[in-house]
Amino acid sequence: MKGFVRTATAAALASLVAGHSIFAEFEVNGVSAGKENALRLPTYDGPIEDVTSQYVACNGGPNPLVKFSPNVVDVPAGAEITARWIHTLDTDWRTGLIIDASHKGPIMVYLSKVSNAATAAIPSTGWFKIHEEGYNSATGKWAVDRLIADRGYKFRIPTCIAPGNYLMRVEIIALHAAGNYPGAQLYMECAQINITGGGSLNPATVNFPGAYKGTDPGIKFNLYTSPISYTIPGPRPVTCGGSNPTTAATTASRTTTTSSRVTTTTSRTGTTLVTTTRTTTTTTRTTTANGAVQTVWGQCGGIGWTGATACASGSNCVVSNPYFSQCLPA
Ligand SMILES: *[C@@H]1O[C@H](CO)[C@@H](O)[C@H](O)[C@H]1NC(C)=O
Ligand SMILES: [Cu+2]
Repeated sequence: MKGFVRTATAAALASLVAGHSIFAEFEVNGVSAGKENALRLPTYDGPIEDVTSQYVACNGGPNPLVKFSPNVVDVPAGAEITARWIHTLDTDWRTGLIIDASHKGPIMVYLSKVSNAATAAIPSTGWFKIHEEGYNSATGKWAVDRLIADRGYKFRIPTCIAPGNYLMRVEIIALHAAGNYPGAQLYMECAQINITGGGSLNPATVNFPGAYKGTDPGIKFNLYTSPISYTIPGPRPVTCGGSNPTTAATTASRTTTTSSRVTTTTSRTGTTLVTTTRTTTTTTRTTTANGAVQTVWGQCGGIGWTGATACASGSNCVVSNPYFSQCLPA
């Protein structure tokens, strides 16, 4: 077992440099905000490994942030975001390397409110998580596996987020060398967005650095074990609960019953008696309290969740953690 672990880690180390990645473009409801636009972008695609570093918020330090964008992109609350990672700033996400397949791990999204996303100093405070996906034991896929397969990663801005400017921190934690700390590779960039519409959520917040510790089971983690049981680091994502208009539960219960009907027709043809019996069977359909159907990517379960638990056709409700289940495409 020990030998296996060492061999697997060595294989992963060989693909270290080849496999790095940068979150370099995003789409809002399917419309690109522009390649390398409205982002705090590093020139180098390396990770942050020191979770106590100031650069764990929005990168920098060993990966200098020299690509500066003066733009802020409007994002309606409830919008679907597609995050595009590319291996280097020259890579085309449609055809090129996204991230090396060895770099398995979770994907998380955090927001921190700022007065002007284009000019704000990178904040260490005020961060709250809006999305997370780790390992799905039913499919054997990590969030990064889905990112690679789809050449992009989709998530939703919760509808209850208060309007205003935010830095949106989108993060991969690659776990291929995370057996010791430091070792986990954190890949994050921050997008400059202006949330419009929305609600008045006033969430609890964490700090970067501060939210992660080197001893967290989601930071110091041996990827080469079986079965895999992974705890995503940081706080659980905020939820809009019953106030989320797209997932409001219907409280009425509806039962449709069609009673059974037997029709017997007797006719006489000459000397033969013909009896035809047609039976209409009973159909009972009960729509329960959570009869609402959640859209793809929306929340469909978790501790405290009172919204829809059924998923739109073509998607299944998948447990992300005890507090969050999500409708993922089948
Ligand atoms: C954010 O959006 C609101 C609502 O559309 C708009 O009034 C405001 O000017 C925008 N702010 C920035 C900094 O883009
Ligand atoms: Cu790498």
